[in-house]
Amino acid sequence: MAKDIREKIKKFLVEKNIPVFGVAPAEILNDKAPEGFRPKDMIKTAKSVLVLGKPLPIGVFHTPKPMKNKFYTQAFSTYYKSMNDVTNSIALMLEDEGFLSLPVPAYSPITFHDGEPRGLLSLKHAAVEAGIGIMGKNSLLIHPQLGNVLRFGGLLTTMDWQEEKPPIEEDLCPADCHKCEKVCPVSAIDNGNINKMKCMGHCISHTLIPPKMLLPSMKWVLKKSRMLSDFMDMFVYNFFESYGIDCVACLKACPRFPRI
Ligand code: B12
Ligand code: SF4
Ligand code: SF4
Repeated sequence: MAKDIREKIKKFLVEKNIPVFGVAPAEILNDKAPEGFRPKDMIKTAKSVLVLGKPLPIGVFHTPKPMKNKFYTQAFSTYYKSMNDVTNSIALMLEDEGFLSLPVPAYSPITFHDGEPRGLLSLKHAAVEAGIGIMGKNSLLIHPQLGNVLRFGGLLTTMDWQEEKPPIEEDLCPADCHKCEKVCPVSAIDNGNINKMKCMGHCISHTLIPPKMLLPSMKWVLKKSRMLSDFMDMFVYNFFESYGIDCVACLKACPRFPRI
């Protein structure tokens, strides 16, 4: 029975043109993720985290800056919606077999913790644990063949899904490479740590994004006040469902950015 549903889901992914799939044991994420962001905080008995990925067409990264919002933003927004649609459908397929399942939104809602934005469950960490790739110093996932242009969707399930993880033999982010750190216009990257407010202030283009110079003090105030963070969660949820992107420098500078 479990084998049948696994095959049915994999076939469904092929039909939906989703080429990347992996499964992380919920137990590992329960151990490593911060409290509130672990699978067991969402479904107590979750056993597996299914992760789906699809690369963006490279052309959307090459448009001149004034066109970035129009092409790149539309491409990834469409992906997030279709990922959510696919993970909802997979959850229904698993629930038909008696496994409680929870789709994880591909992006929004974002919540604020310690003054910084976070998703409900970190899909890039889940993808690493699923064996899909490694985390580069720019904190983005690098896939051995498809590079750093994947976008992810995911879901939790109570089904114990054992999936093989192909070994990653190549050093995808060498210790002596610092291209992404050097290229970031706001120096937001420091050896795998991202100053998220700095990045957000620079890369997100939205009429309501506060001026860059206010962001460090905003981080400080948000860190101090749960009430303000709750307000920000709601504000971002209500007004930032869609937005433009002005910066993809740390992706494009990486040797793992696919060249055509
Ligand atoms: C919030 C968010 C942002 C924020 C913060 C980015 C960040 N680096 O975390 C901002 C707005 C700045 C942002 C920017 C971008 N984002 Co963004 N973002 C998200 C979102 C919604 C949540 C990520 C999150 O929770 N981060 C906060 C925590 C997890 O990050 P952290 O500091 O690295 O985590 C620490 C701890 O919290 C802890 N931890 C937390 N959870 C876990 C779990 C495990 C297992 C472990 C071990 C540890 C751990 O470990 C870390 C060390 O202490 C995800 C979608 C999702 N739900 O995953 C997309 C996502 C990460 N973004 C994505 C992308 C593409 C971008 C941009 C490239 C957009 C652009 N400019 O075009 C930039 C890249 C900037 C960069 N270099 O990181 C993709 C990444 C795809 C990939 N290949 O990796 C995602 C996965 C969206 C998607 N559905 O595909 N993003
Ligand atoms: S997206 Fe731009 S601002 Fe954000 S970390 Fe990458 S290079 Fe820096
Ligand atoms: S640019 Fe270099 S250091 Fe940064 S993620 Fe890519 S390989 Fe790693």
